[in-house]
Amino acid sequence: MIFKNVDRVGWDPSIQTYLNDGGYEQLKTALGMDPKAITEEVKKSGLRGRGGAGFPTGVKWTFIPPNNTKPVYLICNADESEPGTFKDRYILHQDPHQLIEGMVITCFAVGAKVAYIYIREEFPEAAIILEKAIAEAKEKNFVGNNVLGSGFDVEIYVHRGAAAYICGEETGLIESLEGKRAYPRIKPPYFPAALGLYMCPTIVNNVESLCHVKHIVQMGGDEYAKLGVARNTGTRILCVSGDVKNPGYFEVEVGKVTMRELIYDMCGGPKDGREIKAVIPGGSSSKILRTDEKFKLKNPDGSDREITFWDIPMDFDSLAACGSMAGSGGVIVIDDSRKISWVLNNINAFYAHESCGQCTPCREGSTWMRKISDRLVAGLATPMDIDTLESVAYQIDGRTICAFGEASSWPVEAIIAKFRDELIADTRVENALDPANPEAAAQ
Ligand code: L3W
Ligand code: SF4
Repeated sequence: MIFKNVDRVGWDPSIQTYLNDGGYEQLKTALGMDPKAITEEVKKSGLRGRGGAGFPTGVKWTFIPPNNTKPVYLICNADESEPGTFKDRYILHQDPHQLIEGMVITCFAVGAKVAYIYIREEFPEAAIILEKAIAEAKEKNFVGNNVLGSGFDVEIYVHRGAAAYICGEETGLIESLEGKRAYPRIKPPYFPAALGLYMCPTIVNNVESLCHVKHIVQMGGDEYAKLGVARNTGTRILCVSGDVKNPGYFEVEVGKVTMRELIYDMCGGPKDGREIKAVIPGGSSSKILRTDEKFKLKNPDGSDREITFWDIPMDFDSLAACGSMAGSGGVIVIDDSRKISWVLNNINAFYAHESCGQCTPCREGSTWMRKISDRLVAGLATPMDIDTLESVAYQIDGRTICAFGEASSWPVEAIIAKFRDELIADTRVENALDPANPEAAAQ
């Protein structure tokens, strides 16, 4: 559905190709509907945000205050930066009009006359493709004044980021769009839907989420909700990277595919002679799962059932029940050739580099965590370092302005809880007494 045109033979991102394929028909349908009815269909569809948190999209739209008199803005979050996630870029590169159609319908539904696509700096080509697509859509009057004679006006602008992960956090993004440093805002109490860009109601949705809107208009919310499983409807793109034979992107019905089917049937299983030992299921921010773990899931009648790692259905609720999250769909596979201390250090290096520095636990803590895991991979850590690392992670968790704090501490907490022995094996007691290692000796 969403990736129908990605890698399609004979397909190009031009508006003519899109129109030849029935493009912008759903916009025409939507413009004939009551805007509130569109939101109702999106609510009925059960669509949950594809950017990481899985928040119900239609419900978010209803958070615009009913007595609002200020302008409403739509922001498409195209700052795809979560390590392991590489889905939105294909939509931007290959099917920009699917996104634009979804955005114009969304603007009409929520009453926004101005929309922004905030795109990460590292997607320069996609920004050019989008600018061209918007110009084409304007020429055909799908964007601009009096869209298709409906009396509805809408403009879409592309805004390029400057290579900072935190601009993908919706309030950091809004600050950046306002021309300021991307310091996330404290929420609650004020979420962007009530007070966002220029303190006006602002809906921030991910690229993939906005594309779904057009299909919901086409199918109707009830029909869309038949895809996937209860509370986890529709399709989503899973991006699989790491130690499998055929990594790549796969559009699946949410919850209809298990970890085994994804990794073995779709990705060809582990590389020859290797065994998969762990999977990070929802981007680097999600908690690692061991392949020998067992979990308890709830049956529809409320009873419990025990499942193995391989039986986990790839949906929001099941992965949350297994102590992790579906996140942005980035599935990172780790086999027995990898040292878990290396995985840990790689993640720590990313978060230490990307912390915006606004709050102390995150700014200092992410750097401390990286310093400790740097020592670990250099063979200079002591067993006590693992305890210190764990303690630092728990002191970040829940004590920061934005979810980045948890995103940096959850992977550390989970890796230590599940691979403590392997980490300890990479440490040395004698490091604490080594005069060439004064930092460890000081401990
Ligand atoms: C109004 C309320 N609005 C919630 C809205 C809120 C936001 C959405 C979800 O983090 C996660 C994070 C990353 N009134 C509301 C309300 N909202 N309650 O609902 O909000 P929230 O706070 O649950 O999540 P968040 O802070 O947006 C997102 C994780 O995603 N992540 C990041 C991925 C990166 C990418 C990417 O590269 N594409 O998305 C990956 O796992 O760690 O946990 O709109 O305003 N009462
Ligand atoms: Fe910045 Fe980290 Fe604080 Fe978020 S948690 S505001 S990224 S310092």
